[in-house]
Amino acid sequence: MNFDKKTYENPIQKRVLAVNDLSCFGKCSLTVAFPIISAEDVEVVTLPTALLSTHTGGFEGYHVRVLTEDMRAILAHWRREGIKFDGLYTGYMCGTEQIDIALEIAADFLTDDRFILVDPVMGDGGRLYPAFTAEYARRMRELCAAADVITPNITEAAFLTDMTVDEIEIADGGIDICFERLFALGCRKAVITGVQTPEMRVKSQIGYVGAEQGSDARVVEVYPYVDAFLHGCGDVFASKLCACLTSGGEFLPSVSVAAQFTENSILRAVDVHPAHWYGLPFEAELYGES
Ligand code: PXL
Repeated sequence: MNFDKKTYENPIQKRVLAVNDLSCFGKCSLTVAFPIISAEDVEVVTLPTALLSTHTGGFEGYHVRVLTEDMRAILAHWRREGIKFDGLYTGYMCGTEQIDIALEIAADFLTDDRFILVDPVMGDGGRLYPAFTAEYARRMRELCAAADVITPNITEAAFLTDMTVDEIEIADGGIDICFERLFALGCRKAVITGVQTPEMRVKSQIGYVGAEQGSDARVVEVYPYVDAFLHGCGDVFASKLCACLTSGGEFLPSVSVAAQFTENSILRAVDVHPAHWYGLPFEAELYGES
């Protein structure tokens, strides 16, 4: 065995670069992506977009440091070292410059066997999060164009397609039009999360709808609506989807697996850890414990 030879190749595992914030307390972003993807025997490398004391949902007075310059310095080092990634998974980014950085990674740092999952984190409940601008939402379309898979929630899907949430959920064929427009951006596969059609509302349900470009096949995963203030559900779903796809899963079945994993974590939050509003207790799900 020759440990002297300095090589960064990993012929055994896939290597994914997770570009997301590091919220020290409150489970979301990197603190969710790292364990969930690692548990699938994938090498995870992190590029933090910001350092926060907590995430921004439900906390006040949090500390935040945006790391755009550090990201550039880290990439410059990796470029000199020739470090490459098989996958790129982007989430919460701070400003349009960080979208440029993600596009640069997509162009320069991926192997031929590349895979890109973009979770276009920017809003919920029909609105952009306070830190995000209309310009950011517009530029996010460019990043989605570079992606193989995107995982917008219904609000983000609306911002990406110039539709309203009602036009997607309520209007006849709205979901199909939304998928067409998402695919017109350039990505090949998409999952819209947090969907509530009128029928689902009546039955108090919420779900995930996934589709691939050029196919009428849909995966629809529907669960009972949980009326609780839970954070990080989208991150748990996108991380598990990234884990499944990176380790060779087919798209539509992987959506089902990721949805069920998230649902199990939500139920655990509600039934076992009712104080867990700040993030999902997904840990016990990692190894299939009941
Ligand atoms: O879960 C999305 C997310 C990620 N990162 C930070 C957030 C949020 C949602 O509020 O605040 C810092």
